[in-house]
Amino acid sequence: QDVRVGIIGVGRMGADHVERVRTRIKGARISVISDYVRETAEKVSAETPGSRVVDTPEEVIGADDVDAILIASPGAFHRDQTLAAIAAGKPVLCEKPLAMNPQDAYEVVRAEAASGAKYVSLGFMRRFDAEYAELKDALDAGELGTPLLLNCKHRNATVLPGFDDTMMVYDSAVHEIDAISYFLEEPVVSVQTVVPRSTELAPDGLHDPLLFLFRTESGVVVTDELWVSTNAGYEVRTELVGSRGASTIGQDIGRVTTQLEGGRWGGSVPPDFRPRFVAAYDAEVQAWINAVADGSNVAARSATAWDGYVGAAVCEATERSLTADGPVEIALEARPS
Ligand code: ISE
Repeated sequence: QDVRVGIIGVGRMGADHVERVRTRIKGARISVISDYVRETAEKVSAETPGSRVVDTPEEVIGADDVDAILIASPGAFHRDQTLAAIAAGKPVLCEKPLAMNPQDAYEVVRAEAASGAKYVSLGFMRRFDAEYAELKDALDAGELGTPLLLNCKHRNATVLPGFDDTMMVYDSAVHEIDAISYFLEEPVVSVQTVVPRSTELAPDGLHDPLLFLFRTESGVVVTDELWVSTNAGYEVRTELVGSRGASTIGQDIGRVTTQLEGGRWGGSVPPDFRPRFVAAYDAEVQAWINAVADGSNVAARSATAWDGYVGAAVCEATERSLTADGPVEIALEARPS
């Protein structure tokens, strides 16, 4: 029998997930939909046979015809909705971030630990990107030696007006912060922000680009260049420099190159993260459904509530580093067993 998924929030990301479950995911169907804007939910439901619309997230979570919850509402609601799913004993895939501050995220970690079961998967889709997996496997197999540096570049074509330095941290850099957990599996102990000259294409109030420097417990340095008003396209590049070799991923997405008029030569970049990471999102959601179906609830590669807490703690320190003089130190709470 199919896993019946209830979804909270069907804006850009949520609608994308509904389409994915309807057309490409095996062993699941969307049964219940809610959105802050009821008409949006109704529009998506009309295109989703077998689904019905309810008014509130609580109704989605409590519904008898919902086995698992997908949260794609705005980040500020994620903590409460995830806690409610744990309380209802239902597995949940929550889009990032888990919470807007480390205290709230830690509360989710503790609630899940107290429940005695695993319920929470966190939507860091890059963990399911094929090149990410290849780099991770090479690192784990020792092919690159001891990790020394992780150099990340994260570029968006544009961001909405109102996107500010804080959002650059919580919305965008949070992905590289999770990449540190995924690749290096050790805590970040400090973060420093370097502010270059800004592009005139940046929205008011945003410093763009920004450079974040993280240091891990063992001394690996992570450089993270965020530039979100390139006016060009979406790019995520990652280079791991190890003692026995360096490896770069995300370089030639699509690998199509074209000769152009005027003697120019080149390729193209996707417009945003949905086409760039479609295969990763598909793999993430399929792995989640498989885990729900076999009762393990959280896929092996998935980010967990703990990863969400670490992300929130590092984001909070990174936000403070925007205005601090030197590196800002990070201390984590104990990980419940
Ligand atoms: C957005 O929320 C995402 O999650 C994208 O992956 C990221 O590249 C973008 O900067 C964020 O705004």
